[in-house]
Amino acid sequence: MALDQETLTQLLDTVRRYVRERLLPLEMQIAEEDHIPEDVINEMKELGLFGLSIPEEFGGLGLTMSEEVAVIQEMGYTSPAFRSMFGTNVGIGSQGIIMDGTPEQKTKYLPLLASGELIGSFALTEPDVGSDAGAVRTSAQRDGDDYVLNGTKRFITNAPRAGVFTVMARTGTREDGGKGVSAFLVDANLPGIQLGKPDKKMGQKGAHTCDVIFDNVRVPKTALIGGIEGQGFKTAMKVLDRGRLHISALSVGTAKRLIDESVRYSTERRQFGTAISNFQLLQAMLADSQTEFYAGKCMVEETARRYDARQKVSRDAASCKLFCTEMVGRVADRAVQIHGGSGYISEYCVERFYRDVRLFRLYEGTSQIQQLVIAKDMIREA
Ligand code: COS
Repeated sequence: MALDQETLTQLLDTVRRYVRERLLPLEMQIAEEDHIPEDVINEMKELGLFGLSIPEEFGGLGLTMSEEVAVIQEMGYTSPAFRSMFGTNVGIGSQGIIMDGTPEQKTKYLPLLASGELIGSFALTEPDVGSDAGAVRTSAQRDGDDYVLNGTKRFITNAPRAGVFTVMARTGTREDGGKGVSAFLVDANLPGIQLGKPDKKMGQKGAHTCDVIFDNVRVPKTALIGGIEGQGFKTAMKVLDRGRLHISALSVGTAKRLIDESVRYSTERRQFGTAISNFQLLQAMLADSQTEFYAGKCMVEETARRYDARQKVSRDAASCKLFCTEMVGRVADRAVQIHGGSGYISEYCVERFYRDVRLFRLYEGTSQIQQLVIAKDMIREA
């Protein structure tokens, strides 16, 4: 349900202040220690961030997509690890249940996900299955009233803290492709689940991913999302449509931070007897970044509005993801350039963001997958 304007303004003000006054000063520490302190996680729980998108009846804030992208733009202003901590509960780790879960599944998991008591992870990618999401090999074999899961999932965000995984596993044959994939809610403490070592990543320190190995993991048939086999691929695609919009909003928020850092540095840094912001070649970089940021912001807000109006937005969400994640890559590159040699030094945050934003073009579908989604939809329509 949409918030009234005053409540929304209050929420956005609170998040903005929290991000800028509490989280920004912690960025360097998080990057060095690769760890978000528990008190920060508890504060984020109290702010309701874990339940942004979860309906109010299950204890969440029940934000619309337009409201969610507004909050996530604010969160994008700081290190992505903070957003990542609650991001799976808001998006890919809860949306399968919200969209396609049975009433019992919703009642069992959503309140715990909304409060942050339980962390939800989304387990689609595998060692040999990335972009071709319909080809998952992890198997779920029916055995009486249970399913038995076997396989390995890779790069699973928040897996080390997860309490429940949304696992895409094959109930049909390989030839069935996406139609043979089903989605399961798998409690992380079940026997047979093993976590791999935390992945050593290029950036996004403080956000953790690892392999999740399922070795004869027995789940009851009530773990099947919606109770229907063969729907998992479509569930994943719907979850990702929404997730792509969320990541686009995050990219827009980070672009804003990089632009602000660029303006600040260029007005303070002096060369040839004047602030470097007085040079037109530098102004061109600022203007290009600002223009692209603004284009991305408009795309995200318009697509979120159409999502809330229940229009089909797969193509536009993919366009947002393609444009905004590539855009923030260019903005980060210019930010480093504007900072000159200092931009290559980790004391300046642009160096860190340059590495952090690289992931945005990869996860929840690479830029090339977004191009495929857009073009396929155009051709289908024609
Ligand atoms: N919403 C609802 N249904 C969708 C959908 C969507 N966004 N996208 C596809 N579907 C449905 C199609 O309608 C089709 O249904 P029917 O068989 O009933 O006609 C079915 O799913 C198969 O669709 P399609 O033929 O387009 O699937 P493809 O196997 O060709 O692959 C891509 C589609 C490549 C787009 C998909 O595999 C994908 O998004 N891959 C990237 C995965 C990803 O993002 N991974 C990142 C890691 S997860 S964090």
